[in-house]
Amino acid sequence: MNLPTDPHHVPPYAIVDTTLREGEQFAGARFTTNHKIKIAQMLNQVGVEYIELSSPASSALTFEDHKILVDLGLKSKLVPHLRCAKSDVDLALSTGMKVFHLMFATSPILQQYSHGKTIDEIIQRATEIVSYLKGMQMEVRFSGEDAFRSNIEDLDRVFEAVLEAGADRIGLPDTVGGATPFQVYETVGHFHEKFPDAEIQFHCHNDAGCALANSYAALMAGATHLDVTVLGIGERNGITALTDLVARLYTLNRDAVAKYNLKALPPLDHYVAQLVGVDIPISGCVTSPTAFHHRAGIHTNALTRSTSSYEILDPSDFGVTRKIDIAHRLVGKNAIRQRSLDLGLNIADETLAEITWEIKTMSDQEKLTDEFVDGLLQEAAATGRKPTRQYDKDGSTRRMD
Ligand code: HCA
Ligand code: CU
Repeated sequence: MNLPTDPHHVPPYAIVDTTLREGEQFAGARFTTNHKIKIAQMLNQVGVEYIELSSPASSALTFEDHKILVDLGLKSKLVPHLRCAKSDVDLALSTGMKVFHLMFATSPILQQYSHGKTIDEIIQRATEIVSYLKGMQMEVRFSGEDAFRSNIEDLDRVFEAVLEAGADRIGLPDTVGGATPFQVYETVGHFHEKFPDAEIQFHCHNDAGCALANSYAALMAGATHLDVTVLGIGERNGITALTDLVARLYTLNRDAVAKYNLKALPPLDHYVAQLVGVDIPISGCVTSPTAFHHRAGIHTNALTRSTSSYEILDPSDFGVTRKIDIAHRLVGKNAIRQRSLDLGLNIADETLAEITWEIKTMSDQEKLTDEFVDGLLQEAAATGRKPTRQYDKDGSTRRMD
């Protein structure tokens, strides 16, 4: 396995957002027609290339909603997620969509417990539908559900057959989230080498916490299409999150995400979080409530000189702001000085050192608030407060007397 040597090289790729399909399978989700319209419009504003939708055969309303979504005329391509069944495909065709995602489970465990079909039967059904759609010049992807627990020889045969039938793209989902980044790199690399002209779509569940790392590994191994959902919502604990993937690629090469409207991501994350009734997790990139909070004196001191010292993402590129936490015992004098300047106050350095020390001491006793610290600073400025003792000058971490 030859690993990529230049981390700043990000190959061309497209994002397939499946919030309106995989995300509909999330425990808290129930999207109304208006929710779907708004989510699709917001995804379109971000600029994702594809928006995947639940099968129109899922429910009568789903079918009606598809027609409404098609009529929006979005730039993002709408794609239904379909079983290899002619009736489902015909229903999807009648909505006016031009891209089709087909899937069939190829792993022995799902063959046994899900559909009971042999690999030959899968090949026969899949190629029939692929040829049918390609006969109408549609864009078609076929994915082998549970690819990472499938036999590679079976996948070789299935993909060879669907590509022969004209499929544009093959799909490799890590359905149960068990794959590791190295395994993904090797498996995607295998198919990229075997079918160099085929597009490869990758979809990864997060059961073992590797979804984002696996999506990155897939991209570097030759995947051309990466599945995500807003906040990563999906079956169980979900899949790779849209904002996380963008943040991952942004830090490697900002040009790699220049095609997206980064400032459109936070409103989308917040909208979907509220719709499905979850808080954005603290581990979420960019939109986590603490993603740009800085605390320790050593950090905040360096940040006043260069924001890049402790920030790999520039919050302003995403339309969000940083916060310097000051009401705690780890605070440094530079952060307190910066806060007093932000408040338009002029306080002598020695006084700031004493206030810093007081905040540390009080914070040992109780939880302080920003308002309390602001009050101390305002009072010091108003009274022209002078320090009563001496403190070390660089962060007042120690009392000198
Ligand atoms: C599902 C399974 C799926 C499909 C992904 C794909 C998965 O239909 O719920 O179409 O490539 O994780 O395997 O989401
Ligand atoms: Cu999935």
